[in-house]
Amino acid sequence: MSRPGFFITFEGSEGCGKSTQISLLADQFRQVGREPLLIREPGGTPAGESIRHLLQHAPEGENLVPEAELLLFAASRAQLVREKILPALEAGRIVISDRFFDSTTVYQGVARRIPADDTARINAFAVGDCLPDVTFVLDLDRETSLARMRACKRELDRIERESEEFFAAVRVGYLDLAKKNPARVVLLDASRSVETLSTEIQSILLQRNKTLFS
Ligand code: Z5A
Repeated sequence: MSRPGFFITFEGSEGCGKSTQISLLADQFRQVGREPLLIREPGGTPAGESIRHLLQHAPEGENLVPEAELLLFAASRAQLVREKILPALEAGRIVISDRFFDSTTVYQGVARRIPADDTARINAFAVGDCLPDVTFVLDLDRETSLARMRACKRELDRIERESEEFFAAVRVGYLDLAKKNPARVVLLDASRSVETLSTEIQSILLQRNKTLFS
């Protein structure tokens, strides 16, 4: 589907460096006079931020079953797509999202073991034809990821308190996602320096769309 804007998503395990790279990329766009729309999932709309609170921090979210969890992520996304992402893309803007439907495929599908067909069907219902033009998966080993999160010293949320087995499945899920979607998904070794990664991301984007930084 052709539309005037460009949609970029970042994925990966917690602490892999998505927010850092998104902030640098946004600055690179601003330098050429383009103000990107920055969003995060879950959240990004008033309804979505309430859902985020329920999913991550509220005591009422502690005993969510995997199916309810999946539907809440999808509800937040459905609202975000229609309220924010599509209008921005239609207006020709660049949209950069910290996580999108691939997180559901990996966290709820692979790590929580919800059947892939169900996850795919609900993802498709939530986003319609609003698919990312490119997705960067920042791949990082668990030890480095934990070290980075410890350095941030913030309280862990409900999902971050999951088992080591869960996070091993998340990493495998992302590697598999990249293998299955080579045209859209770019796998990057996130153990490298912030600057190296940022330069590589900009250069990949330029290769895909020469007009993005002009
Ligand atoms: N989730 C889900 O299950 N299903 C879904 O459909 C969706 C989400 C959409 C959202 O978490 C949770 O929801 C997430 C998946 C689940 N849970 N888990 N676990 P979130 O939004 O609260 O946070 P996050 O996305 O997991 O990660 P984060 O904490 O925002 O981290 P990050 O953005 O990837 O990393 P960062 O903040 O850029 O960097 C972390 C630290 O590392 C920071 O101190 C940086 O300065 C440092 N850093 C960054 N890059 C580097 C490099 N290259 N070298 C060294 N140090 C670095």
